[in-house]
Amino acid sequence: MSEFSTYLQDILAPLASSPVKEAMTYSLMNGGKRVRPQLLFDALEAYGFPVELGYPMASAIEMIHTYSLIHDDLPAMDDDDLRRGKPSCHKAFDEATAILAGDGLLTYAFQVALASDVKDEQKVCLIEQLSKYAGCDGMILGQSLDLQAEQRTTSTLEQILEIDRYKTGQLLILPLVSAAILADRKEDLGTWIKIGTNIGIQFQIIDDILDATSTEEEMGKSLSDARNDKATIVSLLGIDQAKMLAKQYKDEIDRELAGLNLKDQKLRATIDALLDRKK
Ligand code: GRG
Repeated sequence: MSEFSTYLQDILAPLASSPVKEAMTYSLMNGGKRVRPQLLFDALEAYGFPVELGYPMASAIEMIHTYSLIHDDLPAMDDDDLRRGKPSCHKAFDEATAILAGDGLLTYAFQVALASDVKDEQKVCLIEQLSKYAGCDGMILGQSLDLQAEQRTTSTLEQILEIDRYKTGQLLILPLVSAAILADRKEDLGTWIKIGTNIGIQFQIIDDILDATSTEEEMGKSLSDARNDKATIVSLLGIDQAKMLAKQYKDEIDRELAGLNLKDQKLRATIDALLDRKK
């Protein structure tokens, strides 16, 4: 990961100096867990390819993830002051600069993805997936469903799962789908979509449990679910049942992974670690 961190830093270096570039660098290099790049690298290695082949696409996904966090923290959204253990982008800079930093990361991501060292038709496919999973039928739809849920007094488990499938799941499917495209294994896309969807829900359940049981210091981010009276799987089912549900998703992921017959088991270990994570 430290080599990938240097790669990420170098990507931003050629951009013109400006407060927006500073804010983009601040948020991107601010100690995220890099879960999405790790999933992409592990899936790529499982196909027998070097992780470096995935650097441009992993960077693009991490940039889009970071933009979503910057915008999600804004006063018009969750209004959170702490992210990745530091003041959120709009607190460290100002609101207008944070909006532009998010916009900058989103748009630059597409240029960065084009540096992938694969055939042109694979690049076209990667760009299409980047737009699809991050966009209005993907992560942005999830955020929109989340905003609509805030207007309701109650949400059903199915409604919450649908929000999680989009808001969290889409950017966790994307690295796996990207690895299959980079490895020229489009026939595996359906299985990766199922695995990524289940990872997304499992990831969000753990996030909700940590939101309810950890401190902001431990998590390095504002814990605003209770403050915002947000309906989550934990608020609906309680912690014990939520843990059981996460385990069911984990078992399903294991079954799907077994069907792929991957040589390298690093991906399995990464997914296990997501279930046991503390932040
Ligand atoms: C398009 C504005 C906009 C938002 C999209 C992704 C998102 C919706 C909002 C971000 C907040 C949120 C609760 C997202 C759900 C996914 C999630 C738990 C993100 C945090 O991901 P981690 O834990 O973060 O991988 P780090 O900081 O480690 O990268």
